[in-house]
Amino acid sequence: MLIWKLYYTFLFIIGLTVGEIKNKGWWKNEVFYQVFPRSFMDSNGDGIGDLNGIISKLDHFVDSGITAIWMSPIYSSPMIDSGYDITNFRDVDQIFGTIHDFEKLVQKAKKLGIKIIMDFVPNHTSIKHKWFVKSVNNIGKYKDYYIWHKGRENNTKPPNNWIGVFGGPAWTYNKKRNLWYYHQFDYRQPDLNYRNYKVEIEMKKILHFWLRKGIDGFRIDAVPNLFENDDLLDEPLSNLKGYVDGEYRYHDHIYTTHDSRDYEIVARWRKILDEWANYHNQEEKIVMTEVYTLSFKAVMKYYNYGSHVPFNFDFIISINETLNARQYKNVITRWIANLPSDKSANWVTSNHDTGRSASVDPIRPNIRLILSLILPGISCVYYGDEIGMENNFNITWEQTQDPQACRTDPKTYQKVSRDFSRTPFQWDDTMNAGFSKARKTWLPVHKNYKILNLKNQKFEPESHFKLFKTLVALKKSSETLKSGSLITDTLNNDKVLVVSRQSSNESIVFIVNFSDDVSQNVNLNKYLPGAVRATVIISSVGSNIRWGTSIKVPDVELPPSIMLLLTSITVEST
Ligand SMILES: *[C@@H]1O[C@H](CO)[C@@H](O)[C@H](O)[C@H]1NC(C)=O
Ligand SMILES: *[C@@H]1O[C@H](CO)[C@@H](O)[C@H](O)[C@H]1NC(C)=O
Ligand SMILES: *[C@@H]1O[C@H](CO)[C@@H](O)[C@H](O)[C@H]1NC(C)=O
Ligand SMILES: *[C@@H]1O[C@H](CO)[C@@H](O)[C@H](O)[C@H]1NC(C)=O
Ligand SMILES: CC(=O)N[C@H]1CO[C@H](CO)[C@@H](O)[C@@H]1O
Ligand SMILES: CC(=O)N[C@H]1CO[C@H](CO)[C@@H](O)[C@@H]1O
Ligand SMILES: [Ca+2]
Ligand SMILES: [Ca+2]
Repeated sequence: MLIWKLYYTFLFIIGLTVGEIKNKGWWKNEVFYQVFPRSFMDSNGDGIGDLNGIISKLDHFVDSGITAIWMSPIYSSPMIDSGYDITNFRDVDQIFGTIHDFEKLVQKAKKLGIKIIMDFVPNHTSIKHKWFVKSVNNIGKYKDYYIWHKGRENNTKPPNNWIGVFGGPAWTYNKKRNLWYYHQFDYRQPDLNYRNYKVEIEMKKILHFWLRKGIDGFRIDAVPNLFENDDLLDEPLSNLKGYVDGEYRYHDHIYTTHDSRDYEIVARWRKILDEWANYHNQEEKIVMTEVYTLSFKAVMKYYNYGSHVPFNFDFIISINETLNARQYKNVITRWIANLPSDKSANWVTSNHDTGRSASVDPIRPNIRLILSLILPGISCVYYGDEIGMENNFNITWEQTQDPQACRTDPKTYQKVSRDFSRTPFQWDDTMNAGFSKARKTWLPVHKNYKILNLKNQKFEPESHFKLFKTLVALKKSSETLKSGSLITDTLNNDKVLVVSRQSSNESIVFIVNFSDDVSQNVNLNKYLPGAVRATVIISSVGSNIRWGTSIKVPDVELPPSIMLLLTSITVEST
């Protein structure tokens, strides 16, 4: 008896100490859905989305087949920069609810099989964060939590020529300390000083705080901005056309972005997550990194420094309505070509800093969404993409919220504002699109909501939402989409894009007519080898080609502008 008891105790101890990371690689073919909490669902009628709103809409994720969401910041914040200016990394802002609501959200989501990923904003805090207040007052260790420096010309000018991302000097003078502090973004978002190891320890404790709450990983904000050059050297001119002094792109940011230490700290954060999952026998925790750059080398390097998902922003930046089939093909193939061989590709449709995916090419509104769901690897979608929500440019100067726009003027704000892709989710055709019972919402609802809304699209036999749902389900079930080969081609003088996935017994092929006035005859023999008929999985919403029908192949007549996703099962001939 005693022997057995000891034996089980021994096994129990082994189980506790020799942990393991469970379900490794669960994210490799995942669809990640970005929730912008302010605009998702308002539960208490103040016109601003909140955590209880998200809880009330968890069934939408279940219905869509979404099993992982990442949320833009919900931390305490004066909301100068939509919550990217944080006063307390360990609490939820009252506009979103309480930490208790957050716990409820995680618990309910877990039950439904939905993973929750938090936005982690390590580069800076709010000017109102107690660390900064103490830093300004020269109190103890907080003195060096931020980047302070004496100015030039007897302290009357900023220490160097660095420009902030939102425009204007990246330095602001503080009377109390009689020094300048550095801020990569708004002057109300002072940068933390990562050369001070104490700051890194603070951040580790914050990661642990949220891991204890049961979250599944972090999306890390503004990674290339973490470290700056130690000697504060002036940055050279970019010589890019169309930019004037004071604008961010007027300079080449070699001393404020892509410091080698940015990579190393991401690797250390990944290690913290791995150790946690390992120690607690939990599923693998994920790291997603936000890195805007035109250099593939710089982005891909993050794969080797712990990032599971270095966001593929090339897929956003390089795609616009002027592209032809060949340019689309290039955007796809160059990511794949640069991808380290053992890593998962990812495709980002849009986010809160870019225009909405459906507005990029109004004639082919779902093209980027479809591609993200059929290409190998991970799809990252933005709230509203699933119903084809469009940019809302009807936001007045008075209604404008984005700090990047607020610092301009009523004539030019539209050029830089990011508000147009942050408007409330369009649930149905009732007041405020069903988003809120308030008289006024924080940003105006797009006026097309009476027609363009989720409720309508659930009723229509073929809609953006049905298309999304169909493809998410296919992505989860199809071995061909998970591990099949990829061919990307253009046909008919770059008028037609072909993206094809093949496994031993199935072919899936996506074809797009980039001509808006001429039908294209395409031969699909190469992509549907031996097939005489193929099934239409989906076609452009509103086209005359019905979903689920069977069409004759390999010769297909593709009407102008139309997109078609076909599948054929290869039947073994006996
Ligand atoms: C520099 O500034 C200080 C404080 O404002 C002032 O007392 C001093 O005269 C200035 N020196 C020069 C050289 O301008
Ligand atoms: C569209 O994208 C292409 C290729 O990425 C680029 O060369 C072109 O300047 C872009 N056009 C517009 C209007 O942004
Ligand atoms: C813009 O919004 C206002 C209400 O804020 C509305 O009256 C007007 O019709 C809208 N105009 C367009 C072009 O959408
Ligand atoms: C294709 O083959 C795989 C493995 O051989 C099998 O699991 C799958 O069900 C087949 N798919 C179809 C559509 O027949
Ligand atoms: C894409 C993204 O999340 N960008 C954010 C980067 O960080 C700045 C400052 O925190 C935000 O304003 C952006 O929205
Ligand atoms: C000229 C033409 O046929 N245009 C069609 C292009 O495709 C869209 C749908 O994707 C149709 O609405 C247009 O009628
Ligand atoms: Ca609310
Ligand atoms: Ca920084």
